Amino acid sequence: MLRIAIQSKGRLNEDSTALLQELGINIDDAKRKFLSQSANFPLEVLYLRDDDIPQVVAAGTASLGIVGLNEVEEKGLKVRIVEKLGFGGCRISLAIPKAAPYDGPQWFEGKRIATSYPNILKRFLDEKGVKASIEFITGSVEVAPAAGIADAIFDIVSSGGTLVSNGLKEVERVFESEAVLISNDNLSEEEEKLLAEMMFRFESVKVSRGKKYILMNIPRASVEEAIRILPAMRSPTVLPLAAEGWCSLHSVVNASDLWEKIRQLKAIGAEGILVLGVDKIIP
Ligand code: PRT
Ligand code: ZN
Repeated sequence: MLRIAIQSKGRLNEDSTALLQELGINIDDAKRKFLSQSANFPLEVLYLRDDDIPQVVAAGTASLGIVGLNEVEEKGLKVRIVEKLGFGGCRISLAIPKAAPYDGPQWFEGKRIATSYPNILKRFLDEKGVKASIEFITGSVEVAPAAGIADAIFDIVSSGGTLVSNGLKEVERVFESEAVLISNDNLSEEEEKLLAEMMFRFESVKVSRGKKYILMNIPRASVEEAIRILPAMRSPTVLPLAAEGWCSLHSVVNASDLWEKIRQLKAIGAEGILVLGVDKIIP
């Protein structure tokens, strides 16, 4: 049995739950407790505050966890980073009052910086040889300069909207983060096997993300050209049609290229184009 710690509420909760679902691991969310068990995979889900996840995984209370890389880095505990998960993207940046002229990290010399990430900040300041006073606060770090508690902040930025609405500007992007799957350093053989099964499924989820299945009728004479337009995993599938001189062509394309590919295919005579979502691709 594996136990995974995920955020109970907050920004990572929904994507973490959705990821388990995509891996075919059903958790009955309606009956959600502190600890829920999957009905179809030997996995228990432990719902926690994100701050507690690295510690719980390092201690082995949970074998796995889904948490922001920022929390893992800040806590500095011994856990294995198994995989970057592609959601919860953000950065931790230094920001100063909008009107202040900025000329590089020396600006922070002798200043007070409010943050919930003192360790990551200290490492950055040491690297730059800057001595500043780190004011540790949790929550609403962005109001610290206006409140006179600090001269600058070191906080999570995503769109940048919070900084702007607090009269601040981002001057140093220090740490890039996203949600990661972490594991205890010392999994049992059985746990390693279950994790490998989860990662096998995750690979297929990753490969199929943003992919579309496309099928169409196309004149036989245009098949070569269509294959050039549609490089599939190995090569597109071409099936003869009952109608003389026509084929059915099936392939997988990136959703981002879809309309351009359709334009090119129509130009060489494709008809009856059907586009379907891709659920899973097993390479
Ligand atoms: O209750 P719990 O302790 O579990 O949650 P929390 O309040 O500590 O964390 P939560 O849910 O806010 O964030 C969880 C994780 O999401 C973080 O550790 C990051 O890894 C990731 N993440 C991604 C973010 C953001 N984007 C984000 N924008 N975490 C916080 N923010 C906040 C930021 O603190 C700032 O106040 O959003 C504001 C900035 O957003 P923009 O878009 O205005 O720049
Ligand atoms: Zn938190």
